[in-house]
Amino acid sequence: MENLKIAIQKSGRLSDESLGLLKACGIRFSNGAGKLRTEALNFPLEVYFLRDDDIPQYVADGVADLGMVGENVLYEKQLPLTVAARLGFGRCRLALAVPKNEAYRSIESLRGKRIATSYPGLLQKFLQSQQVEAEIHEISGSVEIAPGIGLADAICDLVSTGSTLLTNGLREVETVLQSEAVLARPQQLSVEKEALLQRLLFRIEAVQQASRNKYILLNAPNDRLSTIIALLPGIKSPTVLPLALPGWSSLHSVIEENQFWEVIEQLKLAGAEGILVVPIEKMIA
Ligand code: PRT
Ligand code: ZN
Repeated sequence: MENLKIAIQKSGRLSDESLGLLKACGIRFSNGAGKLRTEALNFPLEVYFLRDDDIPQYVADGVADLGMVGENVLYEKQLPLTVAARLGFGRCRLALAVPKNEAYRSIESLRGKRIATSYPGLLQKFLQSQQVEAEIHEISGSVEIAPGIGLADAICDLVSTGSTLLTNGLREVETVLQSEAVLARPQQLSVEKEALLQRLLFRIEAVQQASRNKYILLNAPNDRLSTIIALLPGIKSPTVLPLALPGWSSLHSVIEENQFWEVIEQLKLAGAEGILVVPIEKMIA
């Protein structure tokens, strides 16, 4: 059987979570630290470790079938690839920033200015969409120091916490792109590889669902059960088991992480006791 070849970042911000996601999907690897490629032990899959910037081209050329890469890198390359899944890590934004004491009213303030970036393609598109012309100065690293050394009036770079901008006396003024890691694929894959991709996507979805949800167990007097069941969102029919104590039941259900605290407070008010919340390892809807 042919292996599905997947390219991930060799060493950088996406590496641990890329490999971690495959492992959470139940795919095991022999220990191959520092290797260029490794084969999975229990799934027809091969992993290539590459620089993130090279991943889209490898997938477009068919050397790899899939790639885990930031949207910022994927869209900058403008290759005929699509997103098979959003992966939920490596979140950041591509943003425009100016020296903090510079007057900035709107994007118009950048007209005719010199902007340093490693993302000339994305910046050009953004400026065009805003109908602003500016001079794009492409540099490959340390973009944030460009204004300070007189190389540019503004920068367009990735931001996550904003502390790099702060230390360099810069102020974020516009968002060009919101980005996260994605699984990139070509438009066409062989029938066999497409089937393997679908198996992988099924597992990724189960891992992501599980991390968005918690398993909840609680005890409640029988006369409060209908109130409590109504508080549990999205669940048609929780499991209700009788307790040894007459008049009481144990209720089991699934709850979304983002509604968690609000619901717990209401459950307590409605008379729930002994509430246990436990992580779910895999979840298949
Ligand atoms: O060697 P290789 O080419 O593979 O790695 P790399 O150095 O090009 O990339 P790497 O590992 O730095 O980033 C890989 C991907 O992580 C990026 O393409 C983004 O999709 C994603 N990502 C998420 C980030 C950040 N957050 C991030 N904060 N990539 C870079 N940064 C940098 C940013 O460029 C700036 O220098 O961190 C600094 C800003 O961070 P804050 O927290 O100070 O705002
Ligand atoms: Zn890179």
